[in-house]
Amino acid sequence: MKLQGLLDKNKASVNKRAMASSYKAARERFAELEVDTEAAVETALALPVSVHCWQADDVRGLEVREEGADSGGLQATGDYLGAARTGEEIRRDFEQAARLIPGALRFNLHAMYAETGGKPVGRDELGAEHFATWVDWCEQNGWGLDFNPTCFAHPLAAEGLTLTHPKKAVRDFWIQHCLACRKIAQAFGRRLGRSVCNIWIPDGYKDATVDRTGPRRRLVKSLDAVLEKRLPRVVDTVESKLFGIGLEDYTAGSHEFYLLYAASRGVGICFDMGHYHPTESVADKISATVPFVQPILLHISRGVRWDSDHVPRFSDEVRAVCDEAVRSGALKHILWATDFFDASINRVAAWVLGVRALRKGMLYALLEPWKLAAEAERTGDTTAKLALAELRAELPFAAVWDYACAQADVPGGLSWLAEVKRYEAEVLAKRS
Ligand code: RNT
Ligand code: ZN
Repeated sequence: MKLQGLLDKNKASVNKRAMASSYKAARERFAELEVDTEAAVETALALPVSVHCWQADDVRGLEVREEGADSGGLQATGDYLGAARTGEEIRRDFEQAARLIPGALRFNLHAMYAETGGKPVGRDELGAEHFATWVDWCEQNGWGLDFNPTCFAHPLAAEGLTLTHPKKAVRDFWIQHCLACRKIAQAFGRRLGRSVCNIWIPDGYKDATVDRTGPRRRLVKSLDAVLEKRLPRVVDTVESKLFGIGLEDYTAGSHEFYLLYAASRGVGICFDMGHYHPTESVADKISATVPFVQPILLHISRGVRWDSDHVPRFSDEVRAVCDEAVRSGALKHILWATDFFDASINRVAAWVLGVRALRKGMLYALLEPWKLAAEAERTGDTTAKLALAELRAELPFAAVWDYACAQADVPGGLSWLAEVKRYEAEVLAKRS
């Protein structure tokens, strides 16, 4: 069968009766292992995922931008048709993606997505009024709204240094920007509940770094100036990185730096899955961190060689993070967010694939008969523990996933792809 034929057929006939009977059988199978599929589906769909806006336009932003702005160690590669060019296009694209993603959503903006009516506004002068359309839109859709200072793609970040810059005037500019962003997040929080304000900076050096200490000392001071005053309704987090493109030798905001900063200052930490050594497990960081630092913001992403931002898949890493979130009992301390950008595929599909993969991971974790495995571990039955781990691959996960999609009123199987292709032909292909 040709792909197009499959898509047409799939779209026409999501076989409801077959799905209901597979789900019934699956529910019984899981119940034998003391897993309640109804509760798992309900919880998996209720965990909000804060979806990043920057997949829509390859991290370009909406500013009237001066020349000479640095990319901040980020690089989107590919030239697939249909990148969004305006706030309105980003909103339409995300509405389309959201129709195909099961479960609760939030939206996550960067400061460079301010809408200033064509008039340049300094990043240190941004206010909630420049995001009014975004907030109204989120409110209408029932989504929370999170925020990020944009400490890159700007002439004052052109040397790859922002909050750590040796020049006080440059540091002060970025401090003012971050303070402005926290106030904007507070305005979002007042309207929509609460808002996460996550600080990431690219600061580092490409090669032969001599002074590793000075930038970190300055970063402590700058962050203290930014975070000195707690703002009600704002959840502050800081995000580390191993290295950025063009900044391979040294990153001031390393993992140790931010983890200890967060612990000593009582702010939250962000773990981005693409920001560690390839064999380092983000899943393992959850239980090690939660006694000391809360909340943990997770940027779900997929590192592939030098790129930290491939579209997440239902991979071992995503499953491990979700398993840990559930088994550790730390779900209430975890904030779920996505962070990836691929310009080589349909960008709406990128969102749908990445967020659905995470949602699958959540459901898969909630369906694990982990209490039986934990009992085996406690009693020293290492053989049974391994057997139970292996059993997961034999359980009818797909039937429960299809059921969850139906509960959330979004297409299961591949039929979301038919929707994305229709949107591509009708909307995206017409953008130049
Ligand atoms: C960069 C960080 C950061 C960015 C966004 C655009 O490596 O992950 O979260 O991706 O702020
Ligand atoms: Zn990130």
